[in-house]
Amino acid sequence: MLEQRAAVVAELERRGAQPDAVVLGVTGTPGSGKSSLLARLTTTMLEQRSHLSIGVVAVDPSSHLSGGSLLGDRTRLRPSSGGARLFFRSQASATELGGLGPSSFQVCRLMAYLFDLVLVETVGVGQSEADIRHLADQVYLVLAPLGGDEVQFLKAGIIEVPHAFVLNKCDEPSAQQSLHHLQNSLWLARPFDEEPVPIYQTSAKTGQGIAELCDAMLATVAGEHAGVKGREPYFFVRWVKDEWGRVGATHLEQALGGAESWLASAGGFERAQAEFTTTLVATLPR
Ligand SMILES: Nc1nc2c(ncn2[C@@H]2O[C@H](COP(=O)(O)OP(=O)(O)OP(=O)(O)O)[C@@H](O)[C@H]2O)c(=O)[nH]1
Ligand SMILES: [Mg+2]
Repeated sequence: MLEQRAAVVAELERRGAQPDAVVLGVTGTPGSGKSSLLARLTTTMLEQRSHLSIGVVAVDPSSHLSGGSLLGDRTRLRPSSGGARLFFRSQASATELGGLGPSSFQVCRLMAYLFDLVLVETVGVGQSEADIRHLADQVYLVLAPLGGDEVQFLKAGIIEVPHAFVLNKCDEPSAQQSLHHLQNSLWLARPFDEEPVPIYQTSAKTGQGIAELCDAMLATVAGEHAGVKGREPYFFVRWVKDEWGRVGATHLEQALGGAESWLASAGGFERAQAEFTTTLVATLPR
């Protein structure tokens, strides 16, 4: 697995590709309309920009029940057009709540070499929203009217994570009331925002507000962004902790000088992983 990934990355780099896509997280409660929105948004963006390419990863909490992401075509997102400029992949989540699995970063990272924009759909209230901020340049939180989501998010501290809110299903009669709830919750929960956090009102059903949200997303593609390389140290530390626990984390910090410097000296994520294992095993008592 590691060798295969290393070979793919090496070949991509040999061809001059760089992992510099913008990664946008689209998250929110089940059924709020994330997939429907993504279908609309990707179609509109591809129409507007004839050279844009988009990769979509849906981290699906239900996938593991049905063998999910192994069946690559299992998807509820069915964009109508796109051809080679649009790639969709559904991935089983590591947890039932839709948390990002260890491989989510790797899937995103490979996609970042191949596309201009990578969109990650995650479900759930809690860990996945908190996680996604480590993976994405920007996080959009999708809410449906009167789902009571605002209060839930407020309680879970999630309301502090997103860069923007999307109040979807604004074709429904209760949408206006929800907007007020959300604005009030934000006012309470994020008093220190320098600028008011954007709230997009959309309907994936009628198309209302899609153009505005598209423009905002496309502006991030053109703008400055950290890129996937900058996220490698965080995910390297996570990998070390998952595989080796505290012993590994200590070894990384004390013997190898921390993730950032180790990644740089090893020359790439895969080599850093392989050599980490070798150096750690060498320190273990026989
Ligand atoms: N009225 C209305 N219904 C919508 C809208 N967007 C999505 N829906 C409906 O809401 C339901 C859920 O939509 P999805 O796009 O599957 O929602 P999701 O957030 O991706 O759902 P999960 O992936 O299961 O969490 C579907 O029946 C959609 O047809 C909208 O803007 N207005
Ligand atoms: Mg969905």
